[in-house]
Order: sequence, then C-alpha cells, then structure tokens
Amino acid sequence: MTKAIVAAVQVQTVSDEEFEASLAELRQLAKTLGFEVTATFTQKRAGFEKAAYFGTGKREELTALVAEQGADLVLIDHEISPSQAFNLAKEVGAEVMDRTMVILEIFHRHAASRFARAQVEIARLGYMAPRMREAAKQAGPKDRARSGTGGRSGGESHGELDRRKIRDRMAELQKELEAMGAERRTQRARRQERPGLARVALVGYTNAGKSTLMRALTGSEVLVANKLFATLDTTVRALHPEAVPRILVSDTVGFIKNLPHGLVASFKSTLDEALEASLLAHVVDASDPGFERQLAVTEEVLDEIGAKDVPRLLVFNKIDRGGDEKALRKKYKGCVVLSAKRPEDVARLRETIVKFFRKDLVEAELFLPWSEQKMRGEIFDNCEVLEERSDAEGSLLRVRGEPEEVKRLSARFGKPAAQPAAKAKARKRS
Ligand SMILES: Nc1nc2c(ncn2[C@@H]2O[C@H](COP(=O)(O)OP(=O)(O)O)[C@@H](O)[C@H]2O)c(=O)[nH]1
Ligand SMILES: [Mg+2]
Repeated sequence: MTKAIVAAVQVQTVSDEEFEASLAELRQLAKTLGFEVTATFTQKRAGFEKAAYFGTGKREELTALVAEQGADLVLIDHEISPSQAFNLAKEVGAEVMDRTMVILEIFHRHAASRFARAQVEIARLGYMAPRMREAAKQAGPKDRARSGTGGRSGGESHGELDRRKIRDRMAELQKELEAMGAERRTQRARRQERPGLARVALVGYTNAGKSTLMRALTGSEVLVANKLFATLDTTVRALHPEAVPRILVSDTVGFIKNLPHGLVASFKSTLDEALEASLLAHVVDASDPGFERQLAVTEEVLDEIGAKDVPRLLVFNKIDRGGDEKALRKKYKGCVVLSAKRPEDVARLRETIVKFFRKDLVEAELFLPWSEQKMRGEIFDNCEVLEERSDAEGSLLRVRGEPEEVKRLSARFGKPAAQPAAKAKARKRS
C-alpha cells in the first residue's frame, strides 16, 4: 500500500476548525485513492512564500519524517506551484501530490461517460502543462541539446513540443465536448423515459459515509457482473440480500468542501452517473456542524446537472456521533436518520429503498406451457413469483415485477393484463 503523509501550512486567516476540516477531507480523499495516511504534518506561517511552501527548518523535519515513516508520497493540502512541488519532492525524497492532483485522480477514476472523461482530461492537461514546463526548465540545456533530432522544426525543444501537443489535444477535446452537448441531452431524455431500472445512487459530501453505507447495504465484495455496468464495476453492486426487483447501488464521486474552482466542471461531469439512478440517496453527515449548507449545495448541484426530477431520499448518517434525530425528522419529512455502523439501522434503510422500488410494481398471471419451460429461468430472474400452479398443459405463475418487464412477459405468456400491485390481493413475501 502506498504510504502518504498529509502536510499543510496554516496561514493566519484560516481558523483551526477550517484547517482541521480540510485536512480531514484530504485524508479521506487519500483513502479513496487507496493510500495509507501514516502522519499529518503542519506548520503555522504568516503567509505563503513563493519559493518554498514550508520554511527551512520545517522542510528538514519533513524530510526526517518521510524517512522515518518510509513514506512514498507527501500530499499537500493546497494547490502549490510547479516549482514548489518540484523542489519539495527533491528535498524530502518522496513524490509530492497537491490537493488538486489528488482530486483530479479521483475524478479520473470516476469518469465513466465519454463526456466526463473528456472533461476530466482537459482539466488534467491544463494542470499538467505548467508542470511539464517546470520539469523541462529543471532539465535545462540537455532538453535543448536533444532537440536537434527527430525532424522537429528548428530550435523547438522537447518541452515546447510536448506543450504544443498538450494544447492541440486540449483543443481537440474541447471540440469533442461541444459536439457531445446535443447528443448528451437526448441521451438524458431517453434515460429519464426509461422506466424503473432499479438503481439507487449514493450522493453527498466526501466523508459523509457513502462508501461505508454502500458496503453495509451490499455485503462488501459482491461485484455486479452485469456488462452494462462493467465500466463502473468497483462502484456498482447489488443490494444484499437481493431484493426483487434486483436493486443496484452505486457509490458516486463525493462532493468536496474545498474544491478548486478550476475543477467544478469536471466534478459535475463526473457526478453525471447519478443521472442513471431512479433514486438518489443523499447521504449527509449529521454530526458535521456545517451539514445544512452541504445539504443545500448538494441539492443545488444535483438540480444543475439535470437530476431535478430524480426522486430523493435524505439519509442522515453518523447519528451515533452527534446530531438531533428528533429535530431532523421534524424538519426533513421522510428522511432516514441512522448510523452506518449499526446493522439494524442499515437494515431499515434497505427496507426503505426496497419499498421505493416496490411501489411501482405490477402483478400479472403468466401461463408457461410445458414446451416452454426453458423460459422459467428468465421469469424467475426478472420477477417475483408469488404463486405457481401446474396442470397438464403447463404452469400458471402469478408474478410481480417492473411494469415494462411484466408487460413484455405478458405479451408472450399472456394471461390477464397487468394490474397495480396495490389493488391486487398481494400476498406478503417473507
Ligand atoms: N461514527 C461513525 N462513523 C462513520 C459512520 N459512517 C461512516 N463513518 C466513518 O466516516 C469516515 C468516512 O466514511 P466513508 O464511507 O469513507 O465516506 P465517503 O467519503 O462518503 O465514502 C470513515 O472513517 C467511516 O468509518 C457512522 O455512521 N458513524
Ligand atoms: Mg467514499
């Protein structure tokens, strides 16, 4: 596992609370990338200095700490300049990643759609360009000496060539994004028309407990083999124990309190996957004093990306750590208040989710002749079979399932037309 030290300068204008919250968020982001954070290293300074992020004595301390911890990485809780990063890495003897780079890496992993990938790549290239310039500068005359070969136009260095390539690639991606705009709108409309593919997305701030709830709801390691979701396979899993219809849970990219301005567009494009869901479970850390503002920002952004009409379920998490359960229930009607650490609470959330997807189900009777018994599997996979009777001709199945699915099956094995589950004498499933 990659070992990382989280490090930051606290300037006078930043309060202790703000500073701590930002560090905690960066530690969480590091965890999301699979790093093990072994230490946190801080310095109070009057302001930022251009040449070096930390003071001289502090840099020596950090160098010693890197050696002591055997750290591979130092994560800086600011966006630092290319030369600051370069110098610091050289001095402490570990790779340096700043906050922006950490976030870009997370977005990169979450970018599932073509649009999101292009958007994130533009941001990455924009971030890389000045850093490559710095690397070229540090490489010095050698860079220029190599430039005579390879049929490049006179006097153009490797660095210059790479930068021109970056610019061209960025322009190309920008054009692609524009072209995708229209296509995306129609896709979105189509998605919203597509009825009830049972999918719930967990949305909310980093550190709210989305991944913890995801694991608790799905039973950790069961990956969804369905090809449709192959690109998202680490973040999409089936609800466990399985429900009918089968419900998929996805863990979306987290909101970030301290999001660099230049990354807003990438963030929104990456959050796009939330639009695939028929239910958004908005997870809020009820023990965070700033939760109300976070809640408002999340709702706002969800509206902006076109998720306005996707039903929401507000989930207040970490109630074991703080928060006023009664007040929350009163103010946010229909919310779920829980602790992801309590299995009985998670079971309650699961029930709420299952109920949401059940409410639109319809029932029908299907007749499956003996000659068609090979279709049994398909029926049992896609519907809940409430009752089954057999006679000389075949079997009569009373099923409950998604309207589309039931309609499709009824067209083929038609018996009476589908009717709403609520009106049917539904037999309760254990
Ligand atoms: N006390 C407490 N801690 C929680 C709860 N849910 C999550 N956590 C912790 O909060 C941190 C962030 O959780 P995580 O699921 O990674 O958040 P994410 O960024 O939204 O995916 C982890 O250290 C979790 O163990 C909870 O209900 N109670
Ligand atoms: Mg997470």
